Amino acid sequence: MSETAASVQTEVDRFLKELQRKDPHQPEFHQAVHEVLESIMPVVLDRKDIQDACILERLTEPDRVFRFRVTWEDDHGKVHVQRAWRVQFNNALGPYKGGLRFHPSVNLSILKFLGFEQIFKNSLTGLPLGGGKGGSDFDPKGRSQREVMRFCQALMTELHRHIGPDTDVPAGDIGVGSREIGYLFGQYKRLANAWVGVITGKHLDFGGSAVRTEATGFGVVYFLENMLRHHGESVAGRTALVSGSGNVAQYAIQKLQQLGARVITASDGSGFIHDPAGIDEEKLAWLIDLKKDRARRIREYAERWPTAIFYPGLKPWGVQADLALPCATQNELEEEDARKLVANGVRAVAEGANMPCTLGAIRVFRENRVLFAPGKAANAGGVAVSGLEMSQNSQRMSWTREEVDLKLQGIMAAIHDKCLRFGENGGQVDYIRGANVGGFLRVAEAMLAQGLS
Ligand code: NDP
Ligand code: 2IT
Repeated sequence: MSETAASVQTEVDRFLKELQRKDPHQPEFHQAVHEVLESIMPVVLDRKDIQDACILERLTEPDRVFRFRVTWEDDHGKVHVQRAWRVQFNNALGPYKGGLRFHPSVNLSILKFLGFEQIFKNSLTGLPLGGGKGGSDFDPKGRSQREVMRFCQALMTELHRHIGPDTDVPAGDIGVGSREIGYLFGQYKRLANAWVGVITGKHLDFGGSAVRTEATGFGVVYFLENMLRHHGESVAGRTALVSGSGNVAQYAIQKLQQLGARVITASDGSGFIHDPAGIDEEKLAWLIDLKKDRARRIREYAERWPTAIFYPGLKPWGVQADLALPCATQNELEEEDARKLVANGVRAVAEGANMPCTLGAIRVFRENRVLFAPGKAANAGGVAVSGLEMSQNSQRMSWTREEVDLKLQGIMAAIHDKCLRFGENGGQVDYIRGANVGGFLRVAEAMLAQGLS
């Protein structure tokens, strides 16, 4: 190890140790910070102004965190008590912005990792968006419409005091789609007596943006196509593994199809389906309809489409394919999975989910020169179109589908360019470093310019 590399490593270790000392029970948050530190520490060690202003220390301590109780009543009159949080991480670039996640696994560590990632992701979009995240341990699976509505209303009854169109603008994430956004928006509007763009992902009829539903999935594939094109290749004619079967997975599958790839897997928490014939338009439309009910399971796909086989309890990473797009959740692709993908000749991996690949998996991809698109760059299309939804709400205008899709393509291409600018080294592109350094510098400069806070 060179002297510089050694001092970078020492500083990364020292910083992480301190973070772990302060909050010992937040492994996901530490993992996200670790990945970013490895990339940006050489830049920080070169910049006395960044060190003197304690930018790293400030970026890893949220501006504030709200934790609150949500009490709601189910259809049988039984009362339930849930925990909810909103993490307002950093607003140097714009109002806090990031989704709400409803899933039983939600805790402060997961929300801090997501909020931290969001700062850099939002910076990469080039739009005026700060970073935040929120959510609850509420499980929407198997709950009736009315129950989901009552829960959303109860959550917003507390959350509304802390958010606003110029303060903090939530959106969807796991377990929160357009239905939940509608209920959340309706309750905010009632409590604030104001019809404002306080939340994104709204229905098209009341202030939503064209292409927001598709934006994350489409954006991942636009980014992947940019990455492959830069290396003289393309998505067309390739086979692809997708995990998940929710919002991001659905529209990643659709765009892969449209660009001529064959998608052969999809999954959920219960297992995965392998359909060697490919998930075509008709099958995808059927799957999207199935998953409108969050409790329906992916097994039903194999029952409906005889070309497919269902593998209970497994993930799709053992199937041979050229491309892999993890689009379900954090740490769903581990070192062993990465080894299988490499042994099967995978060419590129693009993260649709947030932090789906463990640090060990990333190391395997790096060692084997697999093209790797990190989530904060590849899945930024969702929040980017959320930013465009905020612009349209402020203008009291709505743009056409074509306009928004073109803007989304432009933003994903610009993020790719940024990754090249900060990640190219001797003909190789380190997309992780590119995304982290590119995202970081914009926030750091803004924080320096705005004085201590
Ligand atoms: P959805 O709720 O629409 O879908 C989530 C999918 O992931 C489902 O198939 C779900 O299966 C699966 N999943 C969730 N948690 C787990 C788990 N613990 N283990 C196994 N499978 C799981 O969410 P999205 O598609 O919106 O989100 C997917 C990922 O993309 C998340 O990491 C999210 O943070 C990220 N993301 C989302 C954006 C957006 O705009 N929606 C933007 C950028 C990133 P099951 O039904 O069995 O739970
Ligand atoms: O992880 C993410 O970027 C999201 N869930 C979308 C956030 C947003 O504000 O649209």
